[in-house]
Amino acid sequence: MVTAIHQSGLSFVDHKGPARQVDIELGEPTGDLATLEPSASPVYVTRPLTPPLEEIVPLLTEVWESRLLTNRGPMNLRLEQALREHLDVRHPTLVANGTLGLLTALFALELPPGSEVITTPFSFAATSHAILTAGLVPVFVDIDRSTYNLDPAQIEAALTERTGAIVPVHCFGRACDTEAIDRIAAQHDLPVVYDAAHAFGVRHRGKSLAEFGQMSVLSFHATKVFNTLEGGCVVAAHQELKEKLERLTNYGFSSEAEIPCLGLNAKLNEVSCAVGLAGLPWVEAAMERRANIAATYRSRLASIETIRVPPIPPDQTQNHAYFPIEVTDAHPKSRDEVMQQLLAENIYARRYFYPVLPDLASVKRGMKPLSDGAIPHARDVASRIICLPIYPELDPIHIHRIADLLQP
Ligand code: T4K
Repeated sequence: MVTAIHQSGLSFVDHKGPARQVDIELGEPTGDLATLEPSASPVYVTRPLTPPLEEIVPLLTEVWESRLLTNRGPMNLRLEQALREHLDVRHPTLVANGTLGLLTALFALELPPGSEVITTPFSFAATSHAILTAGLVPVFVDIDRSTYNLDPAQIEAALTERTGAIVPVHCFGRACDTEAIDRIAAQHDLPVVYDAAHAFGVRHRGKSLAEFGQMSVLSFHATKVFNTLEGGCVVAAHQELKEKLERLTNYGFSSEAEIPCLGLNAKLNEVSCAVGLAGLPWVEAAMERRANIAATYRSRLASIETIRVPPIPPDQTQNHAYFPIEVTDAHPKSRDEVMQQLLAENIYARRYFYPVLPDLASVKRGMKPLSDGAIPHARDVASRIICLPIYPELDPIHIHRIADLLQP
């Protein structure tokens, strides 16, 4: 748990152990690599950013004293304003989680039921589930092999008269080819809803990555770079759309007795907003730590030719929410054998994202069927991908140990 930010760096405390200072440049491993035993406690793919309890309590006290617990109360408005400034976005609306954020955004489009939505096969289930829950039909097209994001040429080839929207994902916080996607969308008068669940704090082409498209949806789940326990945010392109989103998160009410279009209950409660307000000042330093961890992984893995580390995309900043690697055919172990090898050492890396979405039974029954041999890049990446542990207080010794285990 993060306990304090000092000028020299972050200080972390083990839940069991005493506080210890970790230099922001990345501290020394805490043990001797040569004699290292498998970790006694599990090393997870991520751990939540948990600000000091004493910074949350005053905010919770305010919530308790006001007895305003939800329905866009004062904490909600404060967090929204804080995010406007922190993320440099104009029209954010807080939501109960990223999945409901996507659903609310799709409701806002008011597409005819059964409209096709062009989207990526390489993402978390929530992306497709939101499309299906909105009564729309996911149309999967392949990804770009190096960015893991929708390939714009494939989007163009999949357009039909039933296409109602495009839902790309900035996978692992890596920006989509927004220029090409925006051009296609404008040519065909189609809305774009970016799933920016992984993209907190990322800047792209001189602005926040959450400012692209008609709407961008962020997740503030516990596993994300910034969290409100559960939560999320829909960033709208203009104020009128934001006001519509606010209504849609509140059942669709436009006044006490009027609901012009179908809404949800997707409001973020005041306790979550208080946690978010306490966490926000810690995010920059936490992202810096993540950057140092990513750099250490990169330098340790650079010499392992059988493991591919995807290149850092140009034209954007990084939040290092995830550290993906690919196990190539030249590696002596398969991807799943590598996963087992890590697991045997108590390292819980994850196969984000496997299987590809069209292979999920939940998605298969409502999607536009795929032709044979479609989405080869997505399938190839999904069969090789491993996301390695990355979170601010990850002990560098685990990075070195993982790199050693990945040696052929
Ligand atoms: N779009 C995309 C592209 C997404 O990736 C997601 C969510 C969404 C939309 C939807 O956003 P939300 O509706 O979730 O706001 C996790 C997250 O639950 C999910 O938010 C995330 N993407 C997805 C990629 O990962 P799991 O099932 O892998 O999480 P879980 O519980 O196994 O957690 C991973 C590790 O994190 C654990 O092994 C330990 C650690 N952990 C987790 C939690 C919840 C903690 O240390 N503390 C915790 O409280 O899905």
